[in-house]
Amino acid sequence: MENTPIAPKKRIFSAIKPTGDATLGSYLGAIKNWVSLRDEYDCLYCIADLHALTVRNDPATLRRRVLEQLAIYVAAGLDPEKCVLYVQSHVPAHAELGWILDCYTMFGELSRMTQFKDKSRKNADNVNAGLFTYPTLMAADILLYQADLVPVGEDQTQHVEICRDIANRFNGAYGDTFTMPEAFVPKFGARVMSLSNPTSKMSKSEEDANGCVLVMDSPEEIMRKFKRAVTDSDTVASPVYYDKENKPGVANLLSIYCAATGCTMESAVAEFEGKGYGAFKPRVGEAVVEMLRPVREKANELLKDKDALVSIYTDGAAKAAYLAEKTMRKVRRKVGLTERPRY
Ligand code: AQP
Repeated sequence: MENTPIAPKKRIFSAIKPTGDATLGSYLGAIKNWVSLRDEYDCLYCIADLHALTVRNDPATLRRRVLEQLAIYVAAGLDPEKCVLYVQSHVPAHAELGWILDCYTMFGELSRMTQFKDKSRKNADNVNAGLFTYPTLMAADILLYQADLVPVGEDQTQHVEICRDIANRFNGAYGDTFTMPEAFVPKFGARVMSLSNPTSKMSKSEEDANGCVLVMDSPEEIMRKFKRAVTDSDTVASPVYYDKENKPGVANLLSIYCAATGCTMESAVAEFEGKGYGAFKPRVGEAVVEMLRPVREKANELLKDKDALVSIYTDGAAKAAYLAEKTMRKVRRKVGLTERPRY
């Protein structure tokens, strides 16, 4: 019998910036999905600390968050033997390619990015150039590794789109250099909304801490936040049904419930038929507590051995840098930079 050649695995890149403690939004929108893809793909998962510098951070807190985020990655099921787990600033090629791609990205394109508009409004006193060129650094992150797929929450699809535009422009000018990546968005949890303001995304930088559930929150804290979650004053016998437009709070809780339990929307709605918010909200809280419990416990365990975490990210940086350098050699040659001398 003839041997059928085994196709190489497709590659995934994704990242989270440690601007705050990891949230239920980033867990459901990104990490949980990453875990489901880890065996089928060749995966690189990054802690985007350079991206975090677009806002002001307390330096010690930022360093703590990097380690904690790594512990969460591993605890969630990203096996460092199978996935490349690393810190963005440990691979300088991200910044180098980011600069080169800045020169292939138009001012008008960057001005249209909704995240830039949102963040400039929120941080009116610090609208820095990094915030503006954030999408080119993100494009560099993805293109450096020739990623096929980028698992992200819905809010990030515009960034993957601009990355494709930049890659297209570059490939058009110099011939095939970059793989064209595609966004991969989960069915449930694609956009987890704030529990206190369900028309806004749940974010690390959210002002009202009650709206944002953290992966490392205690079960009591999670339950407290869900019990306070904003719903509406519907007085019908069965107020728990999916109507995103008119009942955004309830729709958000139902989506979280589906993402946490794996059930369908139909069965979730059927389960809460005839029940009020008093029964519904704690039940969603419990589902989230049970989903996050093993992650939090394992992450706390891993955080006791800092050297082991350092060794994971050191190994990850070496693997990532090797792949990144392969792309950079091509890019430098194509844009006309002279060959790097050895020094
Ligand atoms: N609420 C969310 N729902 C679904 N997905 C989400 N993601 C983040 N929040 C939600 C996804 O998680 C990944 C990490 O994103 P990031 O931290 O790099 O950027 P972000 O989307 O800007 O996250 P935040 O929490 O809103 O950060 P701040 O407040 O600092 O700006 C991405 O895949 C994202 O889609």
